[in-house]
Amino acid sequence: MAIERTLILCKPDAVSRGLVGEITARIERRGYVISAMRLMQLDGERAREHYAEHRGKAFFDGLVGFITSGPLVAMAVEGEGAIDGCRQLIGATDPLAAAPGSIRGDLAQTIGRNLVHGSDGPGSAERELKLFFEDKDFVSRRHDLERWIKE
Ligand code: D4T
Repeated sequence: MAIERTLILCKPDAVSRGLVGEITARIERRGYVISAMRLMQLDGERAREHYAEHRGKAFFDGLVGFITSGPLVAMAVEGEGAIDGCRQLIGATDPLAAAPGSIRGDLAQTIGRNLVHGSDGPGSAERELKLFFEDKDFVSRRHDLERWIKE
């Protein structure tokens, strides 16, 4: 296992419901660290790029409309196995299938308003992080990570 970096989005429903702190706290309590963070509103072009794999699907336009509907919080999150670990914290895409104890299992009701996005693999993490951050946006959290991770 290696230190990984993943993209987490607190989607517009999370921001409008005031759940950014709750979501961030769950990520930090797991021991992952935030190495970049920004509050922003996504434009349609970047949203379509972010969700490129879903282009052509019935829910695509609704998804792009929703993700651009209000401010979101984008975070780069790092830790040992952080990509799968964050997916586990977030829970299944459909909140009805998400385990209690996960973010979606505890806090969301519907697939169209499922609060959080987390990259699903190293390739998508790299691609997606580039849509939200430049190299200069990242701060080293190596020392904080070392306190959590024992060889
Ligand atoms: P994201 O990408 O938001 O982290 O979600 P997941 O990785 O868990 O799930 P996904 O890529 O399959 O879906 C992206 C996004 O589309 C919404 N969605 C999905 C939807 O509204 N209806 C659907 O039928 C599906 C499959 C929810 C998440």
